[in-house]
Amino acid sequence: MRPIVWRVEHFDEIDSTNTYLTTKVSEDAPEGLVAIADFQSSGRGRLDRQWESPPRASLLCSMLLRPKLDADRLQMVVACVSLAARAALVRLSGVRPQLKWPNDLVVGDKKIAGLLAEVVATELGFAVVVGLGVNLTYQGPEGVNATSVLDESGLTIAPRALLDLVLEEIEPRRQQLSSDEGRRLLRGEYQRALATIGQRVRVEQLSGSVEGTAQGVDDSGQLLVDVDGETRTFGVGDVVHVRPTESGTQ
Ligand code: BT5
Repeated sequence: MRPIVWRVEHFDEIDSTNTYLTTKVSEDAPEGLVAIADFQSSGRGRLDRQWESPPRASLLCSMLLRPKLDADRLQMVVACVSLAARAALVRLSGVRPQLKWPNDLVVGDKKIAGLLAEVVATELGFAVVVGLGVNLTYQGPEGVNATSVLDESGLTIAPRALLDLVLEEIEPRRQQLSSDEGRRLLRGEYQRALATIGQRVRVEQLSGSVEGTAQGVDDSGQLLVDVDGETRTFGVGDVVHVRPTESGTQ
């Protein structure tokens, strides 16, 4: 597979870099288009939640990918970008976050970054817009258990420097997505980085909640949970929240 050619567009201010790239998909924008903003006036989280940051206090970016994957494997694209963000943070700041399935980077139990993946079906296959927000000097909104790279390392990192490293770290993982052996390796890296594995979790679905112990992820990045001795699989689309149970260890 050819390496991706990244093309980065910078905005001083935008509503949401994810919204921007989602619109670009319908204009047939190529894979590798990236948007980065100093400030988002309507930054978005999952399920209509908000993503907040004052100007230039976070990395706020989105990238357009067109993976040749079945739709049910798209969580592995999120895994690629999450692992790339983690690796870039380690290289630049020494901060080593863990991943919280499905879309958070955490230090201990504090959120340092979040991802928002949105899938657009096109005639050419699926396009995925993956948004990434990393708190660089901003500690997150009032009342939210969050942290920043500055808090964790004492370092002030430039958003663009972090973005460049994230993009560099995505490429080898993107290559892995295209072979069985590569996907096996990627799944291994994903499982090792996931703080969720081994925890008692409560999975909240629209239909109600179930408790069990997170065991791992399958090839598609879905969460495997032991519920009373039976392994059950949960996809991102079905899950409202996965949180440690009160009796579980963090
Ligand atoms: C996420 O959603 O964590 C996905 C965040 C994705 C943000 C990026 S920024 C660039 C791109 N463009 C966008 O518009 N979005 C993406 P979720 O798991 O739903 O978490 C949202 C919740 O996190 C909110 O309801 C708040 O409680 C909390 N939150 C908001 N801002 C935060 C921050 N800066 N740090 C930590 N937590 C935050």
